[in-house]
Amino acid sequence: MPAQRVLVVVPTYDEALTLPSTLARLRAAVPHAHVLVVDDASPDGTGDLADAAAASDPAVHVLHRAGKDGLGAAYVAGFGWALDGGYDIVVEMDADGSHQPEQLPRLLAALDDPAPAGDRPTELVIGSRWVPGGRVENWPWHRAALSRGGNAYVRAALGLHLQDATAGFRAYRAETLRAIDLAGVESHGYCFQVDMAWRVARGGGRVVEVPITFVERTAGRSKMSRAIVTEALWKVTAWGARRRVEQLRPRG
Ligand SMILES: Nc1nc2c(ncn2[C@@H]2O[C@H](COP(=O)(O)OP(=O)(O)O)[C@@H](O)[C@H]2O)c(=O)[nH]1
Ligand SMILES: [Mg+2]
Repeated sequence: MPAQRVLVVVPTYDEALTLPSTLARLRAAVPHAHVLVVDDASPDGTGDLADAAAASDPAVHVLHRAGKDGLGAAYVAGFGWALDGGYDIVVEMDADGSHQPEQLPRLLAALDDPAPAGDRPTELVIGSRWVPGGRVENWPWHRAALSRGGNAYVRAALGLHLQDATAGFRAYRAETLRAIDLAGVESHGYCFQVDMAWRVARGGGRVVEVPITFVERTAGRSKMSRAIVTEALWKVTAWGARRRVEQLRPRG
């Protein structure tokens, strides 16, 4: 089998303090993977740092966008770039050091693990904080409670059997992304991750969680806001209600 071409998409907004070390660790940990930084015109010059990295390393690429437009839109643009470029596997990873590049080989290996007899091959691997062996470093209890509670709500509303559907360290097969109407994905923050996992699962794709250690950032600032949590809550509730109505409708 020819080597699989891997693209790691790293969205950035004001990550000048963390992007250089994330890129260096990634290039060392998974040398065959290419990287695409998707920067939304960060005022702190992150885009210039990304350009400098790209100028000295042909495996690093940069997609500049006009202004801050949310994590979901940045990923949709990055996925389009990956599909146009003919990559086989597309990875999502944060720039802030929370997702450890050294754990990416385990995600990639899980994508190629043989599925149980009769199952389709794995289409999405999620680096999960909430499966046995997964952990979070440097989170206060209320942040962990929000994540666990949010995920319990997602399971109940959508019937999605995942412990960490909001996680943003993941590996997709390109053909899975190609089958999704990416232009129709309008979710922004945590909701984007749930939206994508649910689309893969509804399409019959196998989704696997592997444990990771998530390390909360020690530099820079989180861009997640109350509005982003509220978006996830309302959309998941609306999707769940629609799912129940569809379940009640007689099939004919
Ligand atoms: N391009 C782009 N990246 C974003 C945007 N919002 C967040 N990010 C990036 O998405 C990743 C995760 O965001 P972060 O603020 O760390 O979220 P948290 O880990 O949930 O607190 C980081 O690499 C951010 O720089 C955005 O609007 N545009
Ligand atoms: Mg973060």
